[in-house]
Amino acid sequence: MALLEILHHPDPRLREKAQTVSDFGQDLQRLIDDMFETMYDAPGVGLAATQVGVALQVAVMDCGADEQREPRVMINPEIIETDEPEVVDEGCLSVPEVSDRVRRFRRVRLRALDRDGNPYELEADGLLAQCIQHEKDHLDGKLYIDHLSSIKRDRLLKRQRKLRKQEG
Ligand code: GNR
Ligand code: NI
Repeated sequence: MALLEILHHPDPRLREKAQTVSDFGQDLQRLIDDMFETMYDAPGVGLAATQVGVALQVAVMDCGADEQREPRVMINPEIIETDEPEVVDEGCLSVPEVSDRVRRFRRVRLRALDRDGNPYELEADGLLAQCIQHEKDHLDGKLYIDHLSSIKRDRLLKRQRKLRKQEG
């Protein structure tokens, strides 16, 4: 297993649209293991392949509460049902140090493949639903900051630059 480098905005690779996965062989298995290791190390509750420079529709997530691990993999994901949106606070490992409020659906129904290529569906709410929408966005080349008004986004990125400068 290996830690992968997480790309930061404005790296253009974060804007690529990920390709559909069709090969579930060893390379994919290794990528998924490395993504889990990288996500837990960060630490984060989700990580999309786009964030480690791999343009494939793969994301790993773990929204388990207290120490209890709940690893999940979604490949070629589709969100097939949603309900009302709510406003929630969100951050991203590719936009470190800052967070802001965005609109996300409270519940989603996911259709995806697992790491062996078997299809599954999952009804999610709370943080997991938010994470599914966030990672799906990454696979489409989108970041949560795209959902902010340009004024809010500029302020957020300015605040981020300031924080990063202070850290040195
Ligand atoms: O670790 C993460 N936390 C988080 C919090 C609210 C909504 C989404 C997330 S995902 C983020 C990790 C990440 O950047 N995944 O792409
Ligand atoms: Ni992210």
